[in-house]
Amino acid sequence: MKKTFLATICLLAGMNIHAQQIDIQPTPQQVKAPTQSLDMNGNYQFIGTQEANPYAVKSLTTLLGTETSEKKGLKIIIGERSDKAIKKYGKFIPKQEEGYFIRISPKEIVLAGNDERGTFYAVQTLAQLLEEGKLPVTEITDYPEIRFRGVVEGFYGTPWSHQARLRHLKFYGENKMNTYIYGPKDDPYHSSPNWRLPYPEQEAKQLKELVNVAKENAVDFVWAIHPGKDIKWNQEDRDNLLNKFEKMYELGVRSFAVFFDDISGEGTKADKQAELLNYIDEQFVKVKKDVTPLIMCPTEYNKSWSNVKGGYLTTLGTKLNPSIHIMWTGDRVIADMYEGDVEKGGMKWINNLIQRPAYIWWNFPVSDYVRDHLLMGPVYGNDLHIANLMSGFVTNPMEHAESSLLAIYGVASYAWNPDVYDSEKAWRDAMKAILPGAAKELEIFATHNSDLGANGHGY
Ligand code: 14T
Repeated sequence: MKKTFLATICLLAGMNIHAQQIDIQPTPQQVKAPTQSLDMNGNYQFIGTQEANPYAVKSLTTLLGTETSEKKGLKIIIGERSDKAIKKYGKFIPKQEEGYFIRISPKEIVLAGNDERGTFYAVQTLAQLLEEGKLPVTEITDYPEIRFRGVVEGFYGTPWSHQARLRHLKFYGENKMNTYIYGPKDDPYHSSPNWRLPYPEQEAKQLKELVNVAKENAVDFVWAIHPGKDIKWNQEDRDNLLNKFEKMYELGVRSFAVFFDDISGEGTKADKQAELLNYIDEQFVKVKKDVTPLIMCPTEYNKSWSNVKGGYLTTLGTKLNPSIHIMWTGDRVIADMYEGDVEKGGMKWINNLIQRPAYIWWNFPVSDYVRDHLLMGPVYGNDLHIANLMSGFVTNPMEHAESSLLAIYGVASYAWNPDVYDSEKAWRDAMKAILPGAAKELEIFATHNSDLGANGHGY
């Protein structure tokens, strides 16, 4: 008798007693175990769409279609903490940047971001929860453990195609990565000889499109410059650099980086580099108001190449404005991150020298030093409990954009919630996400393309 009663209620409410498995990538911080699932019958009323992050709303309507009628159907409430529609859920929303709260119940669906990115990420999670027209009845409280997560296109070799980059930006949004750093070594307008010159029309047009698509996917498009091979430490070159940044700003770029890796001579001087970066920070970043903090890659970007007595890193640490991020590849060019200590190495060693948490440039799965190999194996090796010791974690991929997606998926998973990161699971899930129709075949291929072979970096 009781059972029939419950079943009737569930039927009326469009619920299903069979619970769904919740499997979200990256793994959320907190998920209430679902007891039942909700049939999405296609009748919705949206609340809050006027105020909510428009990209999150767009993503939601792409997923569910537009609302069916004004005052009928399941209520879907969307927005940021301060929005009128969301105010009463404030106490459930995590305080962390990019955090969000989701409630799915027969009464309503709440998609509440702590900020605009949070709302976008709530929708990405909803998209993963929706399976065959059903949603689990649950609550999710979620936020990233590492503030900046993403990719640095920073390898030697053929830069990615425009199409590949568009595909990637969408993938980053879906996997809650918020950063794409544009710095392909073989783009002559990123590095010497042409870093001082504006992009030709066609390239400029494509970069502008990338910036827009990045925005739609909640990704910061960071444009990097690599001027150190021939920079002169004078006012003329300062102006050249600022003029180039100004041109990139006109294309829509709001995030910038300056790389001083792999150079020799005059360009390598720490005090000159710091002076230039602070100048850009004060004359450009702080003046613009809508430009995010600068990122710099030092010349001594790994421990084995640093000469502590020479004072390069110490100079950067003391002179660079505190808001400027400093990149770091670890104890070696190709290395994995660990806590370490102030004397011997690891994260604590570098953070002590640069007086801020390092922004990690992880040189995997980049293959420019083992060009006849593909690196499609699982992402592993980085300590799972050092999120608080870094300001960002970006992966340098292979020049093969599509094959790099496997590792990027793993990095997205690691950087969001490292404490529960499961390398093998992320690897297998990545295959299903990337090639749903041929995940098994991809696994065989990837298994046979995961060994670096002998290499100069001993990785
Ligand atoms: F800046 C960096 F953090 C960095 O890693 N720079 C380069 C990078 O562009 C490249 O993809 C990566 C992997 O090969 O390593 C750095 O480039 C090197 C590293 C070397 F050990 C270039 C020459 C080397 F001898």
